[in-house]
Amino acid sequence: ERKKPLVIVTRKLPDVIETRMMELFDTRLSTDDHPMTAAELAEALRVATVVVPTVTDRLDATVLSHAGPQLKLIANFGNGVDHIDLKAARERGIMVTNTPGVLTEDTADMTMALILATARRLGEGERLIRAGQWTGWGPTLMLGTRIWGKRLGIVGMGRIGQALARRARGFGLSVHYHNRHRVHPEIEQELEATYWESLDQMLARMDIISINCPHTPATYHLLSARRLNLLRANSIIVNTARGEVIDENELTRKLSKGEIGAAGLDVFEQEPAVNPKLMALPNVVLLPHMGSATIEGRQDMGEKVIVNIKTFVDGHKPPDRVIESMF
Ligand code: 8YV
Repeated sequence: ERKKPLVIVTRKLPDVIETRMMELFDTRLSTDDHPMTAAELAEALRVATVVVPTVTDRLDATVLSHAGPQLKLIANFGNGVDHIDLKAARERGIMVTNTPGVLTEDTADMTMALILATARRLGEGERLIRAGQWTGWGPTLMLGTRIWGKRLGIVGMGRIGQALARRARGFGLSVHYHNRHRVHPEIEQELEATYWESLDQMLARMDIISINCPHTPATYHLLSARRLNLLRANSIIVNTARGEVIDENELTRKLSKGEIGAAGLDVFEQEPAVNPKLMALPNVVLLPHMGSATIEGRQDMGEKVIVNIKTFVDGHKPPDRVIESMF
C-alpha cells in the first residue's frame, strides 16, 4: 500500500472533520488550539505534503522559504487567501486551494446583522440594560435610523455581495454596487442593483456602505482617508471582509469626530488587536471575525478542505484551486 501523505492541520477543526481526515490521511492535528508561530509554521512546511492553514497563519515569503520539496498543497480552511503569499507559493510549485461558496449565506447574514445592529443601536441598548441604567421607556430613548428606503452601496459584488443584495431588498433598501466588472445583466436585474463605475461617486451618495471584496494589493486601503472623506456625515459603514480594505485609523478618527455616523466591524487591520479608540466609541459595533462562524458553515468548510486534499492525493486537480501549481 502506498504511504499516506502527511497532512498538518494548524488549528482545531470540527470533530467530524478531524475524524474523517484521520481516516483518509496521515493527519497531524493541532493539539493545543492556538495561532501557529512562524517557527511552528516553518516546521510544518518543512515536513508535510499538505498543510491546512487558517486566516491566523501568516504564510509570507520568508515562512514559505522553509517549505520542503515534498510540500505540494496548501489547502486553506477559509475563503480569503490574503495571509498566503501566492506568488511565493507558485514559485515553489505549491498549489493553493480555498473553500468558496459554503460561507456565502452566513457571511451575508452577519453583514445584514451588522447593518441592523448599527442602524438600530443594538449594542448600545444592550449595554444600557446590562449596566443597570435603563430607567424605563421614553419616546426619545435610543432612537436609531430607519433602514427601509435607504441606499446601500456594496463594495465588491461577488457571491457574498450578491447574497447581501438579496437580503437588503427584503429590508426595503435600494441596492447599489461598485465592482471591478459589472455583473451579468440578468443578475443585476434580478437584484435590482445599480452599478457605479466610480467608487467615489457611489460613496458620496450612499446611506450605508458594506465592504464585501477580498483583500488584495489592489484593495488595500481602498477606503482611504480621501475616500472616507466622501462619505456622508450620517452614513453607516460595515465590514465583514478584511480590515485592511479600510484605513482603520482614519475611520476611527472620523467616527470620533462625528464625520461618519456609525460602523459595524467584524474584521480589523491587526487582529486580534482592536484600536482602543474604536472600543471607546458607542456608535460602533465590534465582532471578533465571526462572519462565517456557524456550526454548519465550519463543517462545510472542512468538507471542502477534505475534497480538495483527497482529489489532489488521488492525482487529480482539486476543485478550488486559487493558483495552479507547476506540477
Ligand atoms: C474564516 C474568512 O473565519 O473565509 C474567510 O475568508 O475570513 C472566514 O470565513 C477564516 O478565514 C478561516 O480561516
